[in-house]
Amino acid sequence: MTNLVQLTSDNGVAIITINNPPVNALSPGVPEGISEALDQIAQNASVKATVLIGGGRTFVAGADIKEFGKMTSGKPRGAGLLPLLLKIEDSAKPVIVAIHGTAFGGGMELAMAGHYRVALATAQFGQPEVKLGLIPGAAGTQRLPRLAGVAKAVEMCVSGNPVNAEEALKLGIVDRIIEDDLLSGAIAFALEVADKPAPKTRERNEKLRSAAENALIFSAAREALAKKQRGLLAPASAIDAVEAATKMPFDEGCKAEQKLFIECLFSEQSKSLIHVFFSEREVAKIPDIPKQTNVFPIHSAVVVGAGTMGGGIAMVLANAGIPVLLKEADQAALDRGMTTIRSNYANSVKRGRFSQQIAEERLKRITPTLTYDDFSNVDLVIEAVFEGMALKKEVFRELDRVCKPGAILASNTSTLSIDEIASATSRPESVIGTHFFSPANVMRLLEIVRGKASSKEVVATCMQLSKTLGKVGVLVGNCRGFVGNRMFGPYRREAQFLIEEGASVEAVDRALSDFGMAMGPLATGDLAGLDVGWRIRKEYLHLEVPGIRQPFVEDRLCELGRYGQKTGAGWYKYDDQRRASPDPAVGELIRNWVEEAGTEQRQISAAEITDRCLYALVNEGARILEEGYALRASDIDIIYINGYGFPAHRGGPMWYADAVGLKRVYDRVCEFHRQHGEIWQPAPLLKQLAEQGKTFAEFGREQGVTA
Ligand code: 3H9
Repeated sequence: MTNLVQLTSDNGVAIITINNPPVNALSPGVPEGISEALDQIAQNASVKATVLIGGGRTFVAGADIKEFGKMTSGKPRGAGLLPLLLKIEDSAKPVIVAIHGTAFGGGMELAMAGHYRVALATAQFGQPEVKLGLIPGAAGTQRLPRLAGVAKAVEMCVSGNPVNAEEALKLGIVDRIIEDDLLSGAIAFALEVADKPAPKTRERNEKLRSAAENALIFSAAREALAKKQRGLLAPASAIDAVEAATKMPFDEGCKAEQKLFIECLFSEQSKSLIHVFFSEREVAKIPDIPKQTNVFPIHSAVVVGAGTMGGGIAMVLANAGIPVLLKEADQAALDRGMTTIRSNYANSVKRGRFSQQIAEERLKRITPTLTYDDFSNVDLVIEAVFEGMALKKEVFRELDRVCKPGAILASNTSTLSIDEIASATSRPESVIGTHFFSPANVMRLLEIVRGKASSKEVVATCMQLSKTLGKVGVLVGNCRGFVGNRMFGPYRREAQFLIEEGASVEAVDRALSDFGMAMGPLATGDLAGLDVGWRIRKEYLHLEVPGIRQPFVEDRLCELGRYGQKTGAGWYKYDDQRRASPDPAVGELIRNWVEEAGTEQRQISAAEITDRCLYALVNEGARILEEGYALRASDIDIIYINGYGFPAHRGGPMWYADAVGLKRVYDRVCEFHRQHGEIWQPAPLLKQLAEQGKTFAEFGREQGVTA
């Protein structure tokens, strides 16, 4: 037997233990080991029943995703699982699957092939394949509806979201919850059922319901998909596969599932989503900061500034169990901040996100204050005052005076230099940027900005903190706009140029949302407030190179007080529910302004709109990568997916560019350079990789920063 699987016995019960850390993925060797163990058990007349269990922290988190990346065509390696599952189900003696941690993907499929399932109360069950652009590929779509019913199977396979043990018990996925020791409980259960006929999941058809009932479930699921996840292959295939379970005998259903699984496996969408899965884990690995670097405990925090960002950040800390002081300069602003926080919590309770009691506990962790008096004991300060260097420096000077040595002093700036802010203190090693995204309590991205003096411990602590806060922390360097906003500048600049050259507001936004962006660039501006960029542009006016084309329409809109959603008008007009509709007045204004400026007007295709906006993003990303402000191209992808609504199934802007081919991207950038001048100067790294026929991913591997 392989060393990944062990066979032991206890009181006449055979115990098969899977030991493939960290998550017992079904890597090559694991299915073979289970199969060999079953052969040995079959030959042993004294065995009354079998328990299948995972060693270590979890049952089985699924097929080995790394294996998928190695497959380019042909039969997927995981396909060998299907015969194993039949072998388990056909065992003469009952097989009881004992689950702790997660039974996900292939792990869930393995569990469902057993005759019974017992689990710890903390266990989770799911078919998350869809999040990797896949569907269950080892009969999950065929066995799950037989255990949990068709509607639940559709929901779980389409959303990829897990259910907990209590729900799994109600649904019929689990037969018993074990309160104490899982293995002992599973053995006791095995002895109870040893002499009874063992039910085979694949023969349990009673939950498959009538064709008419099922038709309603499938049509509702397809309708929801068309609204929310248009163009995604995996969720649509998951519905088709569960439908096959209701219309075909089990074996035929499995074949239908296989065909759909393989289509998904070799799709660009799946490759992109698997890239996102590994990139999200890689982002935590900082080459010059070893895993064992000292991390400071964060037991208490202060947020300075109770505006939208400060209030949101205070909530994020409180939600994670960290008591937080919320400091403002005057009572009215503090009251406004606390009122917003209270109403945000009340809304969450109303929407059923958490209970009133949880909301109260969280609220209790936030203490409003007007003074710096209680700052001397806190472990972490996050400054979130108005975005202006003079004010930020003043706050940091004060923090330096009142905070204990070793406290982390973080700034939530989105554009200003962390090094300059740090220069206001006597301890620049403790200063770092923590750039949250609005709304801070919702958005997953946290850019952690490393100043030139930020200590490794401070960086490691903030990376760790991002996990505690439920965020994806990405380490970035200290350049203007850091990574996300620095790239967003050229992206939105192109959107505005396109408007000035003749595209309509709606056409620009539609092209990008058809590509998959959560929102078009102009609607995004309206949401964030056009005045924010306007103010920043004025602050940085002295840095603009004369003679370089700048968009002007958005500034003109701001001059008219059209700041976006908050003023009821921006690129669009808004009703009192903040619902957008096209504004003919904007079209009229733009026509007049461009005529006045003498900008030539022309028809612009959707393809040009996406190329201009996305390649502007990629070109700037390449520059950032080359200058070292992002560690890896995949870090940029994670920033864009989690902070800017870039579609995960496209893998992020840099992955997307690799998929298009850097030569093609570079040629197009050169074309734009010829047409539109210096702002389109190709990034040297893009040029180099295009000429070498390489990708950004290969560049990362050569630099030793990507696996
Ligand atoms: C599937 O099963 C298809 C089937 O239908 C069969 C087809 C035939 N494979 O997330 P963490 C690694 S598709 C390989 O940081 P956590 C991960 O990269 C699969 N590696 O821990 C990381 O490595 P490193 C369906 C995996 O405690 C380490 O384990 N299943 C796999 O925060 C720790 O991971 C899924 O989609 C894997 N399956 O979360 C489940 N899973 O340390 C995917 C993890 O080098 N996994 N790794 O960076 C998860 O959702 C989370 O990992 C889990 C643990 C919740 C299990």
